[in-house]
Amino acid sequence: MTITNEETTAASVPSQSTYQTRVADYWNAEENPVNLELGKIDDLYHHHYGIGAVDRSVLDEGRGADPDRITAELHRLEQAQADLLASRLGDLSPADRVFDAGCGRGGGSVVAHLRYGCHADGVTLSRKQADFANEQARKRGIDDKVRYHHRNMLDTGLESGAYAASWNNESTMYVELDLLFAEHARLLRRGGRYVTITGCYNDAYGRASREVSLINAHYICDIHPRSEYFRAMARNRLVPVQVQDLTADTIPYWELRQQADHLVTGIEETFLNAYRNGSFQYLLIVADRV
Ligand code: SAH
Ligand code: GPP
Ligand code: MG
Repeated sequence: MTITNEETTAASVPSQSTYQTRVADYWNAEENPVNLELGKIDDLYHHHYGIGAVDRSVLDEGRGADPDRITAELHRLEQAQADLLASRLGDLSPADRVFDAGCGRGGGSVVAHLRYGCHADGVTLSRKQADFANEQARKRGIDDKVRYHHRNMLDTGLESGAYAASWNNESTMYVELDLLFAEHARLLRRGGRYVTITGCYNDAYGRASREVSLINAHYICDIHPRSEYFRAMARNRLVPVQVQDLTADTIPYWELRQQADHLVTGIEETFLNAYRNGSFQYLLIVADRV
């Protein structure tokens, strides 16, 4: 075996399941224009959705839609989502450390660092994503403070109690919540903040709808019911201080994305149906580590 990166040792990616190998394969192969074309605009690469009102002029109309303006508008909405999450991390100082669980290509940790000057550790199951994100940090000259690791977020090997804040931005649906929140509770100091933005299924509707099942198949994930978040947090010293339903705020993003012929992936209609029929919700949860 050739070890090309000191992060990629058997010890730092412990006991990866077959499922986790499949998830890593997905992210190692992923090159959707809807992610890369948006990220290129300002080198902030996100793998999450957007929120807020759409500037409808990008679709206009008399002159015909402008693909570049649609791309920029979708990126603006994804950036607004990242800014909302970062704004909930509490009062952080440059000396503080934050943990980005399931960090993708790294955009979220960069956003947090630019906002607070804090240190950030991101982890992803994809070696390619970790390498890409570290290269981005190096190019920005922030690689002394923002670091990405090819590791399992359930078993990070990072230092206990060393983190002032941590989050999952659209990455909870790949893991068992009890194991995940146990690791966050271990890493966070007492009084630290945990934030997640996630898609969950609405227990009030019943079990997972057809649309939720289609989303699971599309991304190889397993969307949890809303209730499970609160049960698993309560069992792991995480006490919710804010819950915000972002469903209505994310629908305009999906409506715009559905009309972006140069970027669609085919899952757009399913998300819109899932949100509109009430079976699926886009939620922000902020919790204190007690
Ligand atoms: N939070 C990022 C990326 C979300 S995409 C963003 O907002 O842009 C989901 C991410 O979760 C992927 O990077 C995937 O590798 C990661 N992931 C899934 N299961 C994981 C696990 N067990 N450990 C670490 N990362 C995981
Ligand atoms: C966003 O990633 C999607 C996920 C991380 C998984 C599912 C999320 C839910 C809220 C259910 P992406 O930006 O890579 O997706 P896409 O390529 O569709 O833009
Ligand atoms: Mg995307």
